[in-house]
Amino acid sequence: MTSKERFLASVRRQPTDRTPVWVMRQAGRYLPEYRALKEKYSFTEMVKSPELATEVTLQPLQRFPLDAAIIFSDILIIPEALGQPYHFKDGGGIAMDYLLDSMEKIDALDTSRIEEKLAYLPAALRMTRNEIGDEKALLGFGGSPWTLAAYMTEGGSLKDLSALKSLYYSEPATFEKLMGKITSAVIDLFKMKIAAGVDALQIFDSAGAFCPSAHYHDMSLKWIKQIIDSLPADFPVIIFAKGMAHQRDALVNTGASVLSIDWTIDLPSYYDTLPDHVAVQGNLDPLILSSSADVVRTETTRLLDAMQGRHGHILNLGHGILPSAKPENMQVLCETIANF
Ligand code: 1CP
Repeated sequence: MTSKERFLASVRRQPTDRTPVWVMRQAGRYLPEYRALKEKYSFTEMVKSPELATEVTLQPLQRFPLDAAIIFSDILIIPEALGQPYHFKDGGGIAMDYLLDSMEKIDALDTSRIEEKLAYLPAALRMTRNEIGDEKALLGFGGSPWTLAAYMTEGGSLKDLSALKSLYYSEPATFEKLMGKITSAVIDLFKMKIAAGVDALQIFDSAGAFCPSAHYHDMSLKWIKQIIDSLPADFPVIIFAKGMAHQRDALVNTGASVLSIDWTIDLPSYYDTLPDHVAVQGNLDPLILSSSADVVRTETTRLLDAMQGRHGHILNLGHGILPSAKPENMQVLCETIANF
């Protein structure tokens, strides 16, 4: 099987010759060759240059036998395309250029010409596809409207989402307007990525766990469902709802093909409760990659053992790779899977 066949079979819960693997934030700070590029270019320069974004996307694949590449980009290109730019802070981390804190600013968000404003992205995807050929899966991604709205109203690292939640509770019409605008931009982005040849899309609902369970649907999942409904039927969509796996039925009802699960969940017993068209991804603790080769071997084998006989498992971390991950441990992870 090629990597792409292995990945797509798992998405469809069909048998594979081995468990496919990829990691989120592959192009993280753990690779010296990424840090070297970042000495020369700013984060947003790399995101906006198809050549640099391609180079960064390929870096992990040149080292490790991963089954999928995730395009180097960021969820915050959507706020930027709507008129609220972001920047990489000197000391690290990300901040929006201004705070979305009034009705006027929400009104001013411009949902037109998203394709034109993000034209660098299909260019990067096509360039990456040319390099990897049809052997590997190529993934696109985007933030959930709720998570994007959180960054837009908090301005940077998330604290308590008080502004966004107040909007939801006290000004529902304004909340709906904001979410409708973001949803429409994400749909444009995803359609563009599909046209540029991605094999699957991952939606990051990284801020989902700020939602009370009773409101998770209205705050976040309903908008994710609108996005999935607008895509070609059966196009593979992976949802990463950090800290919200307990909302299993609601997550399944969005129409997602794969649920990406964080490390707090016992993956095999969770898998066993899913309908038979939904696959899982996950869920190693990212921190094991910062420890020793022995720990990586033990933890990876434990997960593979536990999931044995279950088709439809994509091996991944329970969240993005950490800057402290040791590249040699990533190699051990891939070897453990290949030799299992
Ligand atoms: O392999 C790749 O490079 C994939 C591309 C990728 C993805 C999938 C990046 C590049 N970012 C993301 C998603 C993303 N970006 C999410 C959702 C996933 C998650 O929960 O982590 C979020 C919330 C962001 C926003 C963002 N971008 C943050 C978090 C800000 C905060 O404090 O909450 C940060 C630090 C970034 C920068 C960023 N984006 C990507 C990378 C490799 C980096 C680090 C860059 C660096 O330090 O040099």
